[in-house]
Order: sequence, then C-alpha cells, then structure tokens
Amino acid sequence: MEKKIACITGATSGIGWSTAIHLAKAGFAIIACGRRIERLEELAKVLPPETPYKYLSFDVRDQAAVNQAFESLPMEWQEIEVLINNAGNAHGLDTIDQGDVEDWDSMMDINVKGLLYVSRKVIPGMVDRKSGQVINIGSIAGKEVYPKGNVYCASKYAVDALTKSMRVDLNPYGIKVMGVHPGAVETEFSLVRFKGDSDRASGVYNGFDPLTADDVAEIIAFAVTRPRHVVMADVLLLPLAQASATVFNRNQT
Ligand code: NDP
Ligand code: 8X3
Repeated sequence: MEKKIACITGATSGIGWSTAIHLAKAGFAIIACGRRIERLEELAKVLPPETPYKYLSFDVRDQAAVNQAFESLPMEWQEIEVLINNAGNAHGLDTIDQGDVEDWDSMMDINVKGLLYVSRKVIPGMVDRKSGQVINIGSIAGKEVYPKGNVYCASKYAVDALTKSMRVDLNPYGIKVMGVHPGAVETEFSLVRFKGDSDRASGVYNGFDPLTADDVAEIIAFAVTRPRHVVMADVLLLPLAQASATVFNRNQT
C-alpha cells in the first residue's frame, strides 16, 4: 500500500464517520470498522474517490470476531499505521443503586474490553515496525464524574488510564499514543444512551451549540499529521458553553 493506513473503530456514525473522511482527505488509506454494514458501504461513497478503502464488520465485544476480522485483512492492508479506538457509547443514565446491569456490562465490554481486543490485534504490528500512532477517544467523563454517569465515567476513566499506560509501554518503540477527550458532541450518542428516545436525546443539547463530529475529527486529523517528534498527548475539547462535566451555559443560543 502506497498510502499509510488508518483504522477507525466506530466509523459507522458520529466521530468515527467524520474521522474516516478527514483522514482520507489527509491522504490515508482507510479501514473502517463497525457493526452496521450498510453504513460501512455508504461511507465508501463519501470518501475522496482516490481513497483505498476496506471495511471490517464486527462487534468489539466479541474477541473471536475481532481477531478474525483483522486476520482476514489482505497482506497489503496489514500495516496499520494509525489506530483510532473510537467505538463506544453510554447506555442509560441512572444512579448507582438503580443502574441496569446489562447496561453496565455493555459499557465495560464495549468501551474498555473492546478497545483492548482491537489494540491487542493491531499494536503488535506497530511494535514490530517500530512505528505507529494510537488515538483513544476518551471523554470529559473520563476526567470528571457527573451525577448518574457512574459506570460510563468508570469506563472512560479506564480509557484514560489505558492511554497513559500505552504511552509508557510503547515508548521504547517510538509509537505515539494520544487521548482525545470531548465534551458534548451531537451525534447518535445520546440516542443510544436513551435507547431511541429522540426527545430526551435532543434535550441534552438544548440552549447551546454542542461540538460536531467534524470538530473532533479535525483535531484528530491535526494530531496524526504532526511531525514525527511531536505528540499531542492529551486533548480536552469542549464546546464554548461547557465549562466542566456539569456546568453548561444553556442561554448561549
Ligand atoms: P455514535 O453513537 O454516533 O457512534 C458510536 C460508534 O461506535 C458507532 O459507529 C457504533 O457502530 C460503534 N459501536 C458501538 N457499539 C459497538 C460495538 N459493540 N461493536 C462495534 N462498534 C460499536 O457516538 P459518538 O460518535 O459520539 O461516539 C464515539 C466515541 O466518542 C465513543 O467512544 C464515545 O464514548 C465518545 N464520546 C462521545 C461524546 C459525545 O458527546 N457524543 C463525548 C465524549 C466522548 P455500530 O453501531 O455500527 O456498531
Ligand atoms: C460523552 C459526554 O458528558 O455525556 O462522553 O459523558 S458526556
């Protein structure tokens, strides 16, 4: 492959979708991952036409499926230079005494274990080649807790800890490890958190301009195109109206 390869999980929607487009525009070949195959096929149509493109459909919770997907890549697609660990969601918003255990399992399995399964398949190649970049998408929820955020926050604190640990473990190999931690971004995120309740989901962004997926993708594209010696290690990205995990100026618009 002439172009460097970027692999993006959670590329069927939101931040992952926009990141695939921005990295393709920056000259990368794209491997897009997600469960919804029709979206992965749709993505091919909106990338710059010269973009080499492959998609892998799997559930990040299924370690065997993750392994099989990456092992299915043809030789010319195996040298992944950039890994964007983005797949993830919140499921539910309840106090700790009332949380749904299935929601808890989903968040830990997807946001933490899924990230690990994908990383375990992709990072050894980077170590062998002594080259690569990993960006983990955390959240402001991995920097501060908020009421009813409990398990989602825990999953994102884990992403932050793993990001820092990866940076340490991979330091001898010249692999860049970065954490991008957004505040409120309007994507399908809240629709998933509130299980399809669109009124409740859109209410999250009432009265202010949230970040867009493109806003986050632009930062990711900037981070991965820095000179070799520069690492944007940790970025907290907020909309103007958001001052912390809980403080919003909802009279902004
Ligand atoms: P979206 O809901 O729009 O996108 C989530 C993506 O994750 C989809 O592509 C989805 O693909 C994928 N995904 C979810 N579950 C699985 C699974 N089990 N297996 C494989 N892929 C999965 O949300 P965002 O774009 O907003 O979220 C992207 C990341 O950003 C997440 O890690 C989220 O926690 C984080 N984030 C989001 C913020 C926000 O306010 N929106 C703020 C801070 C961080 P598919 O369903 O096709 O499998
Ligand atoms: C998504 C942002 O504040 O809903 O990670 O947790 S928040």
